Amino acid sequence: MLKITDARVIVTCPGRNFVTLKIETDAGVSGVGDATLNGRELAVASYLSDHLIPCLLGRDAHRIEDTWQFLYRGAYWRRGPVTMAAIAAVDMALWDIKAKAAGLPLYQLLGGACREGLLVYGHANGETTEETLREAQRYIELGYRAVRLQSGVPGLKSTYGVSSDKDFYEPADAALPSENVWSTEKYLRSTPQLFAAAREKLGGDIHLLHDVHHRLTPIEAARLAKDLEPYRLFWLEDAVPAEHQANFRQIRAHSTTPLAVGEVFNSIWDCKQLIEEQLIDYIRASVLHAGGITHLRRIANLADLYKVRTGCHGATDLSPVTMAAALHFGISIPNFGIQEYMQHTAETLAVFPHGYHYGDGYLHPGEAPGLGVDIDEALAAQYPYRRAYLPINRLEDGSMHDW
Ligand code: EZ4
Ligand code: CO
Repeated sequence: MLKITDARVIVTCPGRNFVTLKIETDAGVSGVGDATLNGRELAVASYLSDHLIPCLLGRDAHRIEDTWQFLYRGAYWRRGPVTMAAIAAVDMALWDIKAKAAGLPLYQLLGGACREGLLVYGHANGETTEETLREAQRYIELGYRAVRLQSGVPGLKSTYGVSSDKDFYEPADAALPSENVWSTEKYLRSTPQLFAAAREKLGGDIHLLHDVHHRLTPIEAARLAKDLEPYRLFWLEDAVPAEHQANFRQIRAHSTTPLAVGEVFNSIWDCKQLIEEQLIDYIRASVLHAGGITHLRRIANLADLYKVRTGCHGATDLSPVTMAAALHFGISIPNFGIQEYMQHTAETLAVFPHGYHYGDGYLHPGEAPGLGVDIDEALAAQYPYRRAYLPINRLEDGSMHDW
């Protein structure tokens, strides 16, 4: 028995907001979990402080599965991003504690390494094709074997996914939601041209990825996937809003471009049909937003049966705690695909001392016991919470459009 004696929520904003759970035990071993939900941070902080932490005190930290079942199955209101991020934070912290108590890096408890490192992709973005491809070349020079390309759409003032600061792309950019204007017609015209130019300039070896951010209808997505076929993408991400899983049948019926979806999914129920019907190739659910390692493991196991691989969300709004958890998880499963890797700011990395490291296109979780990441609470306290929202999206006539 390793008794939970204390648990607290730490909210900090070293460049962007992060919510972190720290759990302490009577053996002096502590663990950390990430509970950050972009633009809704304080809702998860409250869910943890007001509702989960009182139930955790006195429990056995070793009973990870039972705690997960208690928090999920034992609750009348299930699922949803707030609930599942909070459960994930508890789950990550308990896995961290268990591995530290065993004196092993977490991946050893998950079955040991299946590979030497985790293939990652970086984010190249620019206002123009030329700028985007220059950025891509910068990543290739750093050893990246996979790059996501996002480019400004000619005729539109601003495009989500294209940042002014090339290194530290932060999409939650204002204290009230800012507005982007979207045109599907313009986007569908320019995107295949971007990838034609990319293959011409970057050659055939580099893996190229693209994120649609849920902006198309099924038939529009099918057309884009078909138009992109000659450029052999690694994946086309979030082509349509995925509430309606059967929508992917239409895209699939028209194209062999590999499909990825799921960074906003919170549970296996969000992707069950997508996986069982083999409508996708990569599942992007994250340790943080899909209920922790305990639940993501179930999703990955189901996916493995259907030859679907993982491609975990790894944007800057997931803290280094989630990155560490994703790396221990990814190195230990047979159907790992790729890991998204966006750079955190130096301030963020200082608040979260971590052992994972990048080399030659791959990330490595490191050999420190547990997750190998901690939070410097004194430093975190120097960066108070700042309300920040993701932008919204309107069509040229002013009507609201999908994320
Ligand atoms: O828009 O993480 O693939 N990455 C992405 C990200 C998401 C943000 C939202 O919180 O789509 O940029
Ligand atoms: Co995405």
